[in-house]
Amino acid sequence: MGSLRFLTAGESHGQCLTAIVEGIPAGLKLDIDEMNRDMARRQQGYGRGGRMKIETDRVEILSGVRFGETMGDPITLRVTNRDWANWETRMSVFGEPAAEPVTAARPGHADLTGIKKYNRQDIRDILERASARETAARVAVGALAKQFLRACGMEVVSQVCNIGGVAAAAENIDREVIGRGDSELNCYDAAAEETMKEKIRAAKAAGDTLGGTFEVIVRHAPLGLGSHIQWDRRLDARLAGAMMSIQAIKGVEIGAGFAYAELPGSQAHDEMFYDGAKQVYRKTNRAGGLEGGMTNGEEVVVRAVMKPIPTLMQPLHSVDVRSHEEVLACKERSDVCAVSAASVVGEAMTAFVMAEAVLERFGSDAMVDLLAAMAAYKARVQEG
Ligand code: EPS
Repeated sequence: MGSLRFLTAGESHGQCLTAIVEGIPAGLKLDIDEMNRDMARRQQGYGRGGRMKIETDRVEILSGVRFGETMGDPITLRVTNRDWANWETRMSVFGEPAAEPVTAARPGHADLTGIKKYNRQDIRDILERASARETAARVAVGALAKQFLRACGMEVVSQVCNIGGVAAAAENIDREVIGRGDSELNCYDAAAEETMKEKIRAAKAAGDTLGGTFEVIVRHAPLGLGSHIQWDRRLDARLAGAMMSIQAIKGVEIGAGFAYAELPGSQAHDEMFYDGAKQVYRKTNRAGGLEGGMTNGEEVVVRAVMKPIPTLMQPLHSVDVRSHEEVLACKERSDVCAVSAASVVGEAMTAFVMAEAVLERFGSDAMVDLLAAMAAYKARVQEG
């Protein structure tokens, strides 16, 4: 069991989403407005559907915090679903079904396997929890983890790199601005962002959807988080697992990632140099800040790919699970593209894993002890 853990609960059109987070030390001051800024960032993004006009996600803290400071207790977070008001009868906890069941499974969704595995007749029993609405709870948890990391001197930001084949060009992006600018798609190449929007408009007009890639960056992580000594302590593995747990994510890479396949060893690594003031330093960061399953003091860079959303307004060929007739898949109201939202969720999951690694290394009861242990460790490794 890790020193930090969380569970979420809640259906997409149920009353609310909740999360319980255990392991945040006592004495962390929280800024609820900042947590809510992340909630709003997750909702924005060109290509989101009608649901985002209904919701205005806000985090409520129901336990574990007193006068703005954590006490070391489990923290309960709640995000209310405003749409619940429109679904009360269809999603009622007791009573009888008030609508026809959903029976036309969507290829690419949890629908078909879910109803078979859980022995349900209505696909809604599966899609409500499989829905990426659950990521609102994860972003609330991540916002907490980010505030913890900030107190430890760290920062987690993200950028969208590619939508539907339109790529942001690294040479057009000032990496210092990532996470500080104001971009609808969380993309810092303005020209590429415009083309991405055009592509999303065209996909919408065609009843289609788009995926893409995004990158999460952790700044100022101390070296030595994670460990080479056991498979489940390797931080790159834990980051990849957390990222893959996000709905619709189908691939993760760290640093140069899949580009390593094309590089000889002479161009694949980050050579070391020495300068009295900076100690050992690198001129490149192909490793994405991780070597041997440990942070190496450079920026941590994790990239992920999101598949196009499987709910299409021009539905795919499918089968009705009740009649076994060949039909078109069901059309639930949905997003055309949610890659920018996924980038905010990626920040949250990355922040959670990084916070867990910090707590494992430096202790988890009181912030004051943790920060002292961290300062002593940093002083020692600086001297080395
Ligand atoms: C989703 C379907 C849509 C999205 C939803 C994810 O919801 P609805 O069916 O209510 O229109 O908007 O995303 C969110 C609600 C959210 O908060 O991100 C799905 O099927 O995964």
